[in-house]
Amino acid sequence: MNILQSKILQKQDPELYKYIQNEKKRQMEGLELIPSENYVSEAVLSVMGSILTNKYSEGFPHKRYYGGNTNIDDIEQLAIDRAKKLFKVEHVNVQPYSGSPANFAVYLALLEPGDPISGMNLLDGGHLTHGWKVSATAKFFKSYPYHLKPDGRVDFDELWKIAKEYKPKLIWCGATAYPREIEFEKFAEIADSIGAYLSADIAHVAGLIVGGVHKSPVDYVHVVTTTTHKTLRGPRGGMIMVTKKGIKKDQDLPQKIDKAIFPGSQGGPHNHITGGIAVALNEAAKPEFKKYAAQIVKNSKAMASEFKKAGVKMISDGTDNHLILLDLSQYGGLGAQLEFALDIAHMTANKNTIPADPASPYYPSGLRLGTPALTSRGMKEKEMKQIAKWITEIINYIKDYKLPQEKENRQKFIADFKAKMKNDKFLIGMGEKVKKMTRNFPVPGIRK
Ligand code: DSN
Repeated sequence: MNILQSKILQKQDPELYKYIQNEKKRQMEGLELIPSENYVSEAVLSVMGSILTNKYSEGFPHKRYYGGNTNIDDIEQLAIDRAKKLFKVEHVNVQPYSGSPANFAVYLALLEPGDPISGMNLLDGGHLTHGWKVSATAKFFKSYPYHLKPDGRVDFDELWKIAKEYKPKLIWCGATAYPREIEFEKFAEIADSIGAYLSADIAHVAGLIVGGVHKSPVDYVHVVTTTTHKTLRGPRGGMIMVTKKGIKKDQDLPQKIDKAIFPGSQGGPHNHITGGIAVALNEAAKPEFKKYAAQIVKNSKAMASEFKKAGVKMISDGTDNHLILLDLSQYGGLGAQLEFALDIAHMTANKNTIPADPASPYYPSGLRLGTPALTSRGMKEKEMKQIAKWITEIINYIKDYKLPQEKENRQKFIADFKAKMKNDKFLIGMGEKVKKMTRNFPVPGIRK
């Protein structure tokens, strides 16, 4: 919100203004450790809050169902051209409202209802839309999920077996809580052996890929999907890309993808977001972004090494990317309690399942941490080590609050835990230390 807008809003709608101010304070005073979150630049913010939101533009550049789209055509084409250049792909659709609609459109473009598919199991770090049982992607398609091995790496032997036995027509690679680099070439070998489509969901690591820190999937897969708001640091949106390999397999793939977005599953594009995506892609093409991407990984490795030193377990025993998945199973499902305790100490993270979680998705045994947002604030290894120390102290402080074995007692247990921790002096004191640290690191896009 720029200064002028904020004054107008304060006068017109003080109630909403107050809530935004509260959120601004939270973002400034807290440590944002959720790996899928980030801070957009003021330039991106300004386009998202612009008049571009006023226009209907169903269709695609120069093929619209509404008049008055000359300028929107220019904006959407700019976003497309920048994405094609940055990711080195043949075709891009910048209209998906976010990652899940992007992934649904891929199903719609490539498959018939009931076709077999395979993606990483949700509890192992996969995404809901990669075929998890409660998602439409498993209700309308036959899902054969693959898992991780005990060492926290993808079980390619299992995926080979699934490929031979069930012949999935679409295989997903990419994840939402996987701390290691995705081995696109191994997935390609399997998908190619059965003539399956291979789609890489790079939502989490898109920024690391364009920043040159992780290898790109484009030589290995047919389709790439991503959100634009995670490591890529753009507005909340999505993109679908078709690679040269994808067009070689099916020359109509670009049209099939576009049709699956509109009219297949979405209506008018969100033009203010398309504009913001164009700005973010321009930012991501700059040399500073390469440094940013490299620092994200340096930061998460620094954090992981501190956890290792302290004996805090991590899935796969470390990280190659922007995230760390703490394995708290030895404490009997501590994820929800730790998430809440961290909140009191002004650190935001999210409880997460771990592979073969002995607890449950709602009260899981893991905690997911990430460094993209903190790195955007300019924090480096020194701060990451301090943060890991603080988190370790909190784990030790609450570790005896074990989740009850009996499911019916869990809700009350968590409610009692929260009531107690809300006013806990140790956690509140830790929060003051956190606040002090954050004062030296302004949040991009927020002016005091
Ligand atoms: N649930 C998002 C994440 O936080 O990773 C992905 O959709």
